[in-house]
Amino acid sequence: MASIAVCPGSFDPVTLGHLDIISRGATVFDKVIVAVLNNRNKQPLFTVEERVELLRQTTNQLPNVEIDSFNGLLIDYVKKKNANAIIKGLRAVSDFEYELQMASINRKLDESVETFFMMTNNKYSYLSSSIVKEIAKYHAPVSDLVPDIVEEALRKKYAFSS
Ligand code: COD
Repeated sequence: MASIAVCPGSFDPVTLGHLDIISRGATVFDKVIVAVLNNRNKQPLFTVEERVELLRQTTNQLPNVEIDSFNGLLIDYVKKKNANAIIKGLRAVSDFEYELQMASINRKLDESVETFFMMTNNKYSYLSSSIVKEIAKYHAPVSDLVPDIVEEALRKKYAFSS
């Protein structure tokens, strides 16, 4: 049986920290589906379509990585895609509590799906989409934190809002 993992997130926008987890995951699983949550309760900077497109362009060198979006419960999406694993990244101890709760809920909802945690690359341990947006909002460089096309997309967004 092929091992298929879902790597879920908001990816608003994708950072080098996300890409590190995705590319490392792609060396372990036969297929990795990166799934962007379409969360109607949140006010994202980028639309789901924009986030999906940025992920597509920044992962196009990884043949076993697929980009998609989903609504509702993650576990329902995982089952729909016939996946058997969830990949999450862990940065600091503060991530652990929330992720433990999520993994426990998902296990309760479906015992056959396993959550795998990958430790952040030390280079990106402080990195989050929120931090990137905060820096880009004030027009400071984010070239060490995101791929070039994401930096360009951030510039366009904030050029019209400041
Ligand atoms: N280094 C390593 N990993 C990182 C880094 C980094 N620098 N930055 C982010 N990550 C990891 C995160 O830990 C996460 O695993 C993933 O990358 C995505 O991160 P974000 O910030 O884009 O996404 P989140 O944390 O907002 O995504 C949350 C989910 C969408 C996964 C979650 O809300 C969810 O599963 N929602 C669906 C509803 C559901 O099923 N809920 C559970 C039952 S109630």
